[in-house]
Amino acid sequence: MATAANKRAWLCDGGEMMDSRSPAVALLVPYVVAGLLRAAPPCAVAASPDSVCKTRVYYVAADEVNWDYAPSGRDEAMGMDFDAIGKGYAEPGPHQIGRVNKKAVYREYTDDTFTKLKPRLPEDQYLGILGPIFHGEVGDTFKIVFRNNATHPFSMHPHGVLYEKDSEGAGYNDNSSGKEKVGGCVPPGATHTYTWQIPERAGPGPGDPSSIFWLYHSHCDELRDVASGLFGGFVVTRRGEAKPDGRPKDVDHEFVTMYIAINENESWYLDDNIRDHCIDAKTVSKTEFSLLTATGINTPAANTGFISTNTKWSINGYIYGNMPMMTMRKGDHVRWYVATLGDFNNAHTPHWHGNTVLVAGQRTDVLAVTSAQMITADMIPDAPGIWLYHCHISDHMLAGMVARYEVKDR
Ligand SMILES: [Cu+2]
Repeated sequence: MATAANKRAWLCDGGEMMDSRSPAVALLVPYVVAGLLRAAPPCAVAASPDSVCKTRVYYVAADEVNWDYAPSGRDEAMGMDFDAIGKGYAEPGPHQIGRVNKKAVYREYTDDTFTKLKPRLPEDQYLGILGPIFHGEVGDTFKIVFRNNATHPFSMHPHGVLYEKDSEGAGYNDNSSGKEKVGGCVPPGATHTYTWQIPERAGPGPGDPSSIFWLYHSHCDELRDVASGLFGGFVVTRRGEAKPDGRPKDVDHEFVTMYIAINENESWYLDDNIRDHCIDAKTVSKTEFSLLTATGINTPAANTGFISTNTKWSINGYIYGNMPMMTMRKGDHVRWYVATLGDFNNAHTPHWHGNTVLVAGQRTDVLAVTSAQMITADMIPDAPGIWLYHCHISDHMLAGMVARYEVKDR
């Protein structure tokens, strides 16, 4: 079996370290050969493989925080106070938790002491509850030093990349044992390093643009961990088409948007949130449910009752237009990465007002995305203004799944 180290060396030097005994390596040969032929400059011709194929190190912790789904306390999409339906999601009540919920989120630190948070740039504040967004190029390796600062076991499970069992971030009946198991559920207070390689098959395919998006999330108890807030993602750029920081050269702005109905009923912190925020916590019934909205309409979402008001129909953890404005300029090459994750509530139809996008060469202004799907959409905005960006499933929109973006005139 090839080790992580020699697999990486093999990818970067074009075959000298290839281990023919490994079935995984054998399966990858056609992809890598195709990639080396097509990509420029390939790792194979680099004088120093390490100068081309980078190991990108990140320090990420699962931290418990009080997350505010609507920090302004009003409906920013409509420019008004919350209506009766919005109040159900955003304001505490006898049997309502409201807009602030204790959660666990991934946060980036500057080094392995985990004492200093890496500040998020003002233009990245819209990322909200998402963990840090990594960037890499085909041939690179992500090394994620993960510290669990929370009170439950958590992990980091990536999509798309190549990993050994100890870096999968999920434990199940797979014949692995001992050290291979330790990344599946990292106990509170413990640290684990995940190594995720980026071979050709983790990069853009023939019909993709220069970069694509992959999710990562906790997969110790997948349902409860995701509902608790532990998800993020990373961008992989085609070899030869990345800037030194791993971002695609041909793009002016990238935006990552997760349309995610976060079901607080499934969170590890539900009881904490009932205790801390419900005005009459002692009489809360966790099964209280009603199909009627506060305005008397019968809908599957946007209705009343404890269960319903605890599902937060968010984009990046923001509801009712509270996401900081995503800003671009007319004529920019804008790349949108759109994804969702979570339970049965998570089938969404993100819709851009004002401008259109290309997805795999096809024109649209609405996507269809279901749990753990990841879509890349390119936009060259030609219409300046502030525009809605919302889920087009009507009751999701009513329940707050709305953001805005701004196209500035040049
Ligand atoms: Cu939706």
